[in-house]
Amino acid sequence: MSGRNRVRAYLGLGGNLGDPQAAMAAALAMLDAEHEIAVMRVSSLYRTPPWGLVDQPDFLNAVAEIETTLVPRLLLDACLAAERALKRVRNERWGPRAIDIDVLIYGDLSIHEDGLTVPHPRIAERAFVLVPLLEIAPHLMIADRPLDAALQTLDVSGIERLDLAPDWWRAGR
Ligand code: A4P
Ligand code: MG
Repeated sequence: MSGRNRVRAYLGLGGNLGDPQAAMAAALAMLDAEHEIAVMRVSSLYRTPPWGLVDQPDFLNAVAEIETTLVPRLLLDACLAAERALKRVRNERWGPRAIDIDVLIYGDLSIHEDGLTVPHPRIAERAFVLVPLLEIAPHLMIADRPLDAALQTLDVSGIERLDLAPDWWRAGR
């Protein structure tokens, strides 16, 4: 990937069906294999209580810092293609899923298009996103506030960092 037009972006990964750790590791490997995407840093895995629709299994969540020469729409397409390849079944909103990949942040762009909102519209409400983000990118601003200040307004109870080597959680590679 050429150095020109490389943009730093953050992806959120999560899942609570089947083997989400393996699915998330496979998704990262698929994205990193794209010429236009380089995975730079990956957080630990976190076990998180379900948010939104609470009557479902705990999730595993993580975030990744990438560099990409893809425009936002094509980056989203790559994420959705990885989800599809990993056979996510789209059903209930906020319901159980094997893998979900969200574009959290793309450079300093604000995007409000049909089917693409960046920063992710619910990022500031979600401890399962901000806790792993704090691990790899504590300098980020979230909704015009420093990340740690944004996190202080959220309930982080029940979020547990798994004690796994961060090397993309080995087992899945
Ligand atoms: N879309 C628009 N903007 C974006 C973006 N920035 N990133 C569109 C990704 N997608 C974006 O996605 C539906 C469509 O949103 C995509 O096709 C794309 O065109 P989706 O993932 O099916 O959306 P959703 O599930 O209806 O809503 P949302 O808010 O994305 O839900 P999430 O984030 O997928 O939430 N609890 C815990 N603890 N951990 C979780 O990971 N996840 C969910 C699902 C609920 N509760 C959770 C977790
Ligand atoms: Mg989503």
